[in-house]
Amino acid sequence: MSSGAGTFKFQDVVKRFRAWGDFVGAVPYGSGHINDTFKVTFNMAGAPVHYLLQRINHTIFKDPLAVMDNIVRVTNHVRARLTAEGVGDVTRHSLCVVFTRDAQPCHQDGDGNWWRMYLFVEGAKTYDTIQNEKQAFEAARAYARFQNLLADLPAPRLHETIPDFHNTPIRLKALQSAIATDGCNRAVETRSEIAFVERRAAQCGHLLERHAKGEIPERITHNDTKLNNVMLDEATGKGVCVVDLDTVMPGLALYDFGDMVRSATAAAPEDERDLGKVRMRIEMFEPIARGYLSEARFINPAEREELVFSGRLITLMIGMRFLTDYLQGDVYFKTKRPGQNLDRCRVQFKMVESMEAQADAMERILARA
Ligand code: GN1
Ligand code: MG
Repeated sequence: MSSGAGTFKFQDVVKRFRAWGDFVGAVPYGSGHINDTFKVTFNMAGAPVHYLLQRINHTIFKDPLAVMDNIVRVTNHVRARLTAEGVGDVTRHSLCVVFTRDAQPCHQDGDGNWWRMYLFVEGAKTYDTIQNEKQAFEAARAYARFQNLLADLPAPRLHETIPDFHNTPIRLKALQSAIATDGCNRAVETRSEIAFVERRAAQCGHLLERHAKGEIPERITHNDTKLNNVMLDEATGKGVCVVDLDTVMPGLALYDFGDMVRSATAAAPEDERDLGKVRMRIEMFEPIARGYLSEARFINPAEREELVFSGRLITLMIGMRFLTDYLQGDVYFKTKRPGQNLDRCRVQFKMVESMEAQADAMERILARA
């Protein structure tokens, strides 16, 4: 296979890892916007065995070894806690890193690509758009449980794999600077999106201000809790495994809750072109709140006050990030067609409006949850 970062042969990559058996093949997998993901099949003494192989986007994750250091610590800790709780099939409930033959958590090839491998979690699926309330409940519960399991991760502090990842004021500045530069001449066609953000600029610092006052604590958070980053069991529908751990690091639990609301209440895909289909489905908010609060008993009163706001804020921020990328010429998020980042941005802003309009109803649901 060839790519911008050079050509590679799967056979050469996979033989670096402690995967047993004969390599059979690899196919692209999932719908992530950042890394390249493949489902790899091996023939292990006659039995087909799958692994997940990923090429880490090292333009975005500039220190892949720090990313892997976090992931190894986090997954070992989760596995140890689940084992202590008596969970039998722990290798389905926490990602398992497959180390290289020289005992490293990832492999750098001759072209500078960084690779890692996980056991493939069988019998579970992810969803880009939610289908029913049970999925909303199970996804939210799985993320809360993940936060819970990491609450007692021993020191040292995890690496910040992307500095200021969820710093909304800094994301706003990045957007403003992209507007000022306007390197692709796209600011004029995004005038109404830019105005949309300007009207909400004063909200951007709210959670970090409460954090600075000591009201909202730093916790270990996932930071990318979209619906398709949690695997649900194909048979029972229950949350099985939280994946995409590159951004697990110190953060605010509210951004995790907010991103669940953004992705799991969305009535349409993240890049839907028909904005008439885009809205926040309040009927999905109730199970998200219930699923999250049933496990996240650690959250304090200040965090509880901001649950509804957090959904709007992260949706606004992710919309700002798509807009910034569009203005900069689509250099960050993978795109499959021209204008996709602008469509993604518009969907996010439509979601923000829909959440604003339903804020009181969301608060009433929370009061009951
Ligand atoms: C990216 O990798 P993926 O597709 O799960 C992004 C998230 C965004 C998300 C929007 C490292 O996540 O922050 O919320 O797209 N990840 C990174 O869909 O930037
Ligand atoms: Mg992801």
